[in-house]
Amino acid sequence: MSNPLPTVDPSILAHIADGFTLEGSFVKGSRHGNGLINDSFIAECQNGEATRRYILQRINHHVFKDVPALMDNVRRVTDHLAAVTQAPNRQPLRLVRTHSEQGFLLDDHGCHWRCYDFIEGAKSYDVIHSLPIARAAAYSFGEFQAQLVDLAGPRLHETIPDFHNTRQRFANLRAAIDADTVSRVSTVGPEIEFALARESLANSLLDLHEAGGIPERITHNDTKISNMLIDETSDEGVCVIDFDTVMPGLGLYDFGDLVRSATNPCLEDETDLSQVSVQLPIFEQLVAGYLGSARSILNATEIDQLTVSGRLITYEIGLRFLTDYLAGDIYFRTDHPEQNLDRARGQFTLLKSMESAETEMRQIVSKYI
Ligand code: ADP
Ligand code: GN1
Ligand code: MG
Repeated sequence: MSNPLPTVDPSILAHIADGFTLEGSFVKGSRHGNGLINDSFIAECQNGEATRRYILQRINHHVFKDVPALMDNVRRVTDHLAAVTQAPNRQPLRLVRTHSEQGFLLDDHGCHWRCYDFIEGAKSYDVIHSLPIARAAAYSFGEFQAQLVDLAGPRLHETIPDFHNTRQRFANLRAAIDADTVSRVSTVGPEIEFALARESLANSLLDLHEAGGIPERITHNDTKISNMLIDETSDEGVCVIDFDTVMPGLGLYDFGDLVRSATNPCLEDETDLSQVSVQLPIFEQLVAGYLGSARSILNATEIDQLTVSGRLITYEIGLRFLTDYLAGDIYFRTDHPEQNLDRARGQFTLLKSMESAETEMRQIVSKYI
């Protein structure tokens, strides 16, 4: 449910692959990854003895309503990262052009496809338990922000307006409660009560930004741990992926989403909530890793708010899952009926544990200041 685009028949992948400047001839394609928005496939090509792999992605244009603008951002950001990345163990994401040198093509249904080099020897994690991986991922996301500080040219397009406007996300929940389109409100009283009781958290970073305490930056905005490819042998961060939401934002959104996704020892839709709680040793590595690469670009207020950012983004994504559940599962990909509710409960449980651990989290941050 929830992706209203036509189902992809894998037999069209050869035709899609044909539109891009790939090395070798297309051999086979298969679905890949666990993203909740786009459809990703591996395309395998044979070039003499060598096999080359690529990622083909169909972009969800119901979520990203201006794909040319989005791809303009992606092109500028990938080109910039390719120019400034020096460390030999990093492989910046490379956008493969079409034969007419475009960043995407349209299929027969009017859907947009793009292609990236497949990064070999690395993998993404939905859940992490490893301290070195936590540190490496946080270092790489911080490095990503630092590398984009001097991106030339006009302000990036906002590919989803108000994406991290948590005040707006809160208002969207209220609207979904009032509309109650699929009559689910009466079944989720405790979750709604939990969400509504925390309205003030929704304002925390926005208030500081509006008062001039936190600057706008170019940020990734979707830094869940699975959007980082980790080297399979060295556990280093190799490549930041999923650039659809790279746009103006607050640096703390990125740190917060990393805290949300990496400190949770469970999958987002875990139903045994007794297993869900913030893992403080992982949090410590995130702080150390992120400050290791981003400290020089951050101001004192941003560093002071590192703890708050984890709570804010966990709250925000919980609001979004609950809103989508009340709206009838129209946004996030789901594969079973209560999945968005399970996800919302997971986020709220994680948030509650962060609230209980606030003092310890602050102490950890203060060790690195
Ligand atoms: P979505 O927006 O649907 O989350 P992503 O761009 O995050 O899409 O890709 C989905 C998954 O595909 C990732 O979690 C990762 O496992 C894999 N992936 C994406 N791009 C690459 C790449 N260039 N090389 C290798 N794997 C990739
Ligand atoms: C989506 O695209 P993906 O799966 O990496 C969502 C994020 C959420 C995340 C929750 C464009 O990320 O905002 O935090 O799901 N992306 C968009 O898992 O809405
Ligand atoms: Mg992703």
